[in-house]
Amino acid sequence: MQIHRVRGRDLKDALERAQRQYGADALVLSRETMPDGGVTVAVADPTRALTAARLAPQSAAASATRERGLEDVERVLRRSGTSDGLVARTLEQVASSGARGPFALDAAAEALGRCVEIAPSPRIQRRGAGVVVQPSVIAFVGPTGVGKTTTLAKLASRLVRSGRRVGIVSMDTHRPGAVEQLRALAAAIGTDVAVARDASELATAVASFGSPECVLVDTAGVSPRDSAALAQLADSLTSGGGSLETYLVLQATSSRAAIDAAREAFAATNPTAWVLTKLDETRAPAPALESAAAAGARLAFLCDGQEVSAHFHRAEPAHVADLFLRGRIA
Ligand SMILES: Nc1nc2c(ncn2[C@@H]2O[C@H](COP(=O)(O)OP(=O)(O)O)[C@@H](O)[C@H]2O)c(=O)[nH]1
Ligand SMILES: [Mg+2]
Repeated sequence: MQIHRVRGRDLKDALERAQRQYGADALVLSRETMPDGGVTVAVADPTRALTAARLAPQSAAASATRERGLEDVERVLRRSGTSDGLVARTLEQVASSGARGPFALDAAAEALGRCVEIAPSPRIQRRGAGVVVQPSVIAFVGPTGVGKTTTLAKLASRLVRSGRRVGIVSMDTHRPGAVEQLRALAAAIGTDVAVARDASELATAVASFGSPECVLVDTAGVSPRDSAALAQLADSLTSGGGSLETYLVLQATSSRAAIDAAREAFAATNPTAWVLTKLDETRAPAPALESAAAAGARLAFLCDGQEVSAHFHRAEPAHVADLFLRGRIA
């Protein structure tokens, strides 16, 4: 189904224009008040429209009543900060699925869950007796204070609980208290911490653990505007003594512009997946998810609280859909 956007001075004018251009049967998908007071309506191609509210020939005001299910979908998407473009695309998908009433939200969940790619589980090989495998090395990078260290501890805790041998390396060596913070978290989890300042020390630190299956690397937060520090960070992660993956940690409370800027800045570190944190602190996580989708990034984990033993989820389509439609993981 094709979607057309028609602008008018007000709702009545926009609906009348839409009716003149696309016929009295045009399906009204959404309406939006513009900053200048004008109104834009999105209407679907009437030749392929399904059952739903239609533009009434004589009463433009009456035609503003849309199918209840589509209205609900639009309302919840707007609440979670979803962009106009994605709202329109989702309404189009729901309308063409034929889902109505309460089933419209299910159809929207189905479509939205697929709009962000999900990363596969970290590549952690089990170390069998006599089998020598390189440990998986995962470095967490991102701006300052986004939750890198906390997320690392959450993943380490999960892995240790599932019987994996995990080592932790701190490369956040300048900030006072950073190594101590990690040591305290690691002690609670039951893992060791080694310290490294550059790529060669990282390789030595990874080797120092003996035979870990996975090594998690904590890095210093870097401002997306500090290109020298970003280059240095990328450089320090070039050799991890194994297959090194980089997870970009971003907080869902940031604006779309801030997330886009961080995504561009940290591209130098070649992130293989994203982690979104602080989902508990916002009811509008859509901009972060849309930034991931626009970048073709893969989501690995979702964090919605401070507790290391909880508030940590592997990303999955149902969670992504929840975040768009409820603003939180259900
Ligand atoms: N509400 C909330 N707070 C978080 C989350 N993840 C981390 N934090 C908090 O954010 C602050 C900074 O976390 P930290 O891991 O030190 O960030 P880092 O500087 O990126 O390593 C701490 O107070 C954490 O408890 C989360 O998912 N939700
Ligand atoms: Mg930290």
